[in-house]
Amino acid sequence: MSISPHDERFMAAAIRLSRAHLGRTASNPSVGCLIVKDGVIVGQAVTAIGGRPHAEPQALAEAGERARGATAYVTLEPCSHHGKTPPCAEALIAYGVARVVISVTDPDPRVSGRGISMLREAGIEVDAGVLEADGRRALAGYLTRQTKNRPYVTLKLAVSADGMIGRQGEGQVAITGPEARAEVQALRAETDAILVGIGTAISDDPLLTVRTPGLEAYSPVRIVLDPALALPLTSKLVETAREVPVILVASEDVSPLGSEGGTPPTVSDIDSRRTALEAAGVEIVYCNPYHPEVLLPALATRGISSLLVEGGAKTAKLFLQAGLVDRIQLYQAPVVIGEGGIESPLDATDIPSGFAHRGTHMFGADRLDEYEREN
Ligand code: AOF
Ligand code: ZN
Repeated sequence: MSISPHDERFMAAAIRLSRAHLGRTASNPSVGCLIVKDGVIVGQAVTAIGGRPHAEPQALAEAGERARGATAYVTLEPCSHHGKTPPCAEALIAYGVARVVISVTDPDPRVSGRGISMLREAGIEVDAGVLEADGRRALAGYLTRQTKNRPYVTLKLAVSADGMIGRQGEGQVAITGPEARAEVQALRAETDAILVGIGTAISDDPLLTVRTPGLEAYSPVRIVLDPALALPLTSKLVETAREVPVILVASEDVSPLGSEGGTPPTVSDIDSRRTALEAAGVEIVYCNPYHPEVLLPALATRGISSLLVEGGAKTAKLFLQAGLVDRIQLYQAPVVIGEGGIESPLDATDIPSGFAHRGTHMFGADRLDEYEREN
């Protein structure tokens, strides 16, 4: 059988469903599965929160007997390995599914093609690659960690009409309106970790959590590039470190603070700050904060598949210059900052080469343009 428009419609629905648990399945991908019998959905599921059970056994259980002779639509190749749960390919076979339509094949070396061959060997018809570009987008975090050993990186910038991202020495300045801010909260909820530089952490004193009612439990891990452990103990990040994890990325040699702050701290200053931060529940990771190419694999090893870089200008530049941004979300607001503005490292006219424009959305008076790295 060849791919029909029905197949694409059901796969689009499976991909939409898979997005429901993005950022909530730990290091497992959030997969969507529909069981369709005679054109009717008889079972549907997404990988459970925490990562298990996988999508297929849940959808099959809902379909029950109706799964016999049905078509299963799965956003990722069904697993073939005995991991923490039995192979999903075996479950599809056991329930008597006649056809399996897959969007993306699984790069996990334990699966990688074996899921498809198990199904075919059992006489099941398999079609793979359906709506693959959309499927890959929904699985971007998982695929990037599996194939590049680093998280998928989104850079989010909110820029004023005069090209500024804030005002010097003023802390948080409202640039976008409430609709755009709600959208950013949703983005945080589907992302594993969020990262800012120490400059932003000090001047804005941000919380970086998800406050949308119902999604509070899905705040990302908060990471600050803080070479010299300068994050104040009285900051909101430190004060909430027991509720939502905070990781400080400090230089391996914890270099003294620059000369601007007066006398550089002594080793014992640093030691006492380290002790106090750790006592407040902050985790300190020693890794060169200026080399994202070293930091990102370290984050991937901890199971972090997606990272949102939220500022400031220096941190954005650091990731852009390292070529380690996969997606740019550029919000442009009608607000004018004027005198003392901090210039945006990027605007719609100088998006680096290699990025394709993926779409424009309006949130109130603010315009979001999304760019995605091509490959
Ligand atoms: C599926 N359906 O819904 C998901 C899959 O640690 P385990 O045993 O849970 O296995 C993790 C691997 O399972 C993961 O790397 C990926 O290959 C697959 N995830 N597979 O059939 C699902 N979430
Ligand atoms: Zn599975």
